[in-house]
Amino acid sequence: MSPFLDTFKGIKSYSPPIWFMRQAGRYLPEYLDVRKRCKGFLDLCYSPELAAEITLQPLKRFPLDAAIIFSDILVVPHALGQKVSFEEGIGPKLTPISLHSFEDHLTVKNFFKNAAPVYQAIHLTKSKLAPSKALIGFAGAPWTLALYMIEGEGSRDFAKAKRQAFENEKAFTSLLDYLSEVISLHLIEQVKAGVQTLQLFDTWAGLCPATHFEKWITSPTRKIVSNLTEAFPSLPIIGFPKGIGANLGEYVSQTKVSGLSLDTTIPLSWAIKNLPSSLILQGNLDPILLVSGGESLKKSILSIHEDMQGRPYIFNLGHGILPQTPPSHVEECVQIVKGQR
Ligand code: 1CP
Repeated sequence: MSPFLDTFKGIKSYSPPIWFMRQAGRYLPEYLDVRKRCKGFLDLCYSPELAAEITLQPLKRFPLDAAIIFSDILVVPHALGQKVSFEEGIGPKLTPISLHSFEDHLTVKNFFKNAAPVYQAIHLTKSKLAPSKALIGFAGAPWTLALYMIEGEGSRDFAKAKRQAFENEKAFTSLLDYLSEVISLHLIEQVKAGVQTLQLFDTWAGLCPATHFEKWITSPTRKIVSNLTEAFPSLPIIGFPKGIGANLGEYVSQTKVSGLSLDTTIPLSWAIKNLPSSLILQGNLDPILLVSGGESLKKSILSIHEDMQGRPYIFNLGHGILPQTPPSHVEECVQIVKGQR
C-alpha cells in the first residue's frame, strides 16, 4: 500500500507522507550529470529513459513517498506548436502568441505525437517504482500557462500578458477554454500511462485580480477537475494556486480539488479552521529553511507537525526546492518528518 494514496482515503500513518516540489533538479549532482548529456532541457523532457532516470534520482537518495514525473509545464505549449526554448541561466523563452490569432498558430493535431515521450517516461518510471511509492503527474493550470504563452518568458508581474488579457477579455477567455481542454487530455494520457495522482501548478494565481478570479482561475481549473474525475472518479487531484491567500476557500469549493498545496504565507491554523475537513492539505515549509538546515529547519518542521496533529496531510514545501539546497539538508528534513532524528 502507498502511504501517499492512503492519505486521500482518510488513512493517517505514523508520520505524514513526504515529497518535495522540484525534488528532481539542479540541487542534485547526479541530475547535473545527466543534464550535461543533453543539449537542451526539452530534449531531456522528451527522452523517456533519461526523464525516468531523473524522476527516480531523489527516491534513490531519500525515502520519499512519491515521485513526480520529470517534465515541465511548458511541454504543453511546445507540443501545441509554439516555439519554446530554455536558455542557460535565463529561463524559458517562447515566441509569444497573439490573442487574436492563437488558433492559427497552435494545433492539437500533433499534440499526442509530440508529447508521447512524456507518457513513455511515465510508463517506464512506473515499471521501476516500488508499489508503495506514488507516481505524480502534473500540468500548469490554464492561467499560469497562458501568461507564459503571451508574455514569452518568465516575469515578476507578467504585465504585458495581463494587459492583453484585460484588453481582449473574450479572446483571453477563449484561450483559457482551449487550454483547459488540451490540459485535460494531456492529464488523461498521463493517468493512462501510469500516474496515480495529479498536481495542477498555478504558480502565478496570485497575479489574478479578485474581480476575475472566478473567470480566469477557478472556472478553467474546475473544467479540468471535472473532465478528469469523469474519466477517473477516485483520482486525487491537488491544486497549487500560489499566492491567493483569502481566496483559497473559494478555490476549493469552486474547483472541487481533493488536495491543496499551500504556499508559505498560509497559516496552517487558518487552513484547518477555514477549509473543509475532507480536503487533504499539503505543505508548506519555506524552501529557504531547507537551504539553512539545522535548528531553524527542525523547529519549523515540528511546528508544522504540531499544527497538523490529528489530521491526515502531506508534508511538502511551500514552493520548489532551490538549486542551492544542500542534498544533506533534504535528507535531514525527511528524517525529522519521519521521526528518525
Ligand atoms: O536547466 C535546467 O536544468 C532547467 C531547470 C528546470 C527544471 C529542473 C526547469 C526549467 N524545469 C524543471 C523541471 C520541472 N518544472 C518539474 C519537474 C519535476 C519536479 O518537481 O521534480 C516541474 C514540476 C516543473 C514545473 C514548472 N515549470 C513550474 C511550476 C512549478 C513552480 O516551480 O512554480 C513552472 C512555473 C515552470 C516553468 C519553468 N521551467 C523551468 C524554469 C526555470 C521555469 C520557471 C521560469 C520562470 O518563470 O522564471
